[in-house]
Amino acid sequence: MINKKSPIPIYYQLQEQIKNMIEKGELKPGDTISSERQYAEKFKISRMTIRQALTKLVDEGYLYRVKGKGTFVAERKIEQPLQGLTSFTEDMKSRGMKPGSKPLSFEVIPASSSIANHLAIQEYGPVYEIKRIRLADDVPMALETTYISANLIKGLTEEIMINQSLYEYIEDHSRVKIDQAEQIIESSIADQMESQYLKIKKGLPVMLIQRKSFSEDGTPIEFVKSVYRADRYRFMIHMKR
Ligand code: 16G
Repeated sequence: MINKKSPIPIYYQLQEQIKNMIEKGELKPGDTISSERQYAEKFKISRMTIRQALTKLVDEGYLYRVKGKGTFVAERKIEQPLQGLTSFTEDMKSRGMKPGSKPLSFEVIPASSSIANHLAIQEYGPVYEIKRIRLADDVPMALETTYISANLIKGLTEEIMINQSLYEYIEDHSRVKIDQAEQIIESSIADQMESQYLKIKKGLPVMLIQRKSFSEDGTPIEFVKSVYRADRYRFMIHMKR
């Protein structure tokens, strides 16, 4: 239903209708969206207007286009609660998804002044620098670079970082208790490398998340920089006044 007499722009009416159908489950992931021509004929509106609506929905991650094939309904975004200090493994398992990691690099390096500052250790002190692609049901979701003092958590190996949860390892193999964290989220645009690893188009929006976790006595445990796919993730927090 498009109301041409409404003060609400036509492209916006169409956009909201498609969005509503996706949210209600009337359109499911993988379903084909009518072509611009079909919409234009059905509603007697210009193809430009339809393109505008569909492009907005593609940008917001509701739809995706495949060259030569058409426009389809995208997978629903993963809704990540912001309260609760959980690991990637726990988050995926609680949704019935298979967590995974693909290693990019694992090194022990001397801490730069910035990393030393974040981890409250001496500059040039040994830190693990671990880069992993985090996967959900084998689909890349985030690119994670983790810094941990090698004097604080001993025995970490690349093997562990691929096959195990970091939080599980810390909790089972050290006396360190992960107690609280600070997290900063900001938006960015995927660069060449990020888009390649996350399997998204260069220039698509991503979210940069920086987490610093602490033990009960306030010792920093990890400093993590992550790049999350904005087309697959959204964050939710419950607020009370
Ligand atoms: C999450 C954390 C990250 C932590 C990792 C441990 C965010 C933004 N980051 O990805 O800081 O190192 O979980 O995951 O949530 P793991 O125990 O599955 O290895």
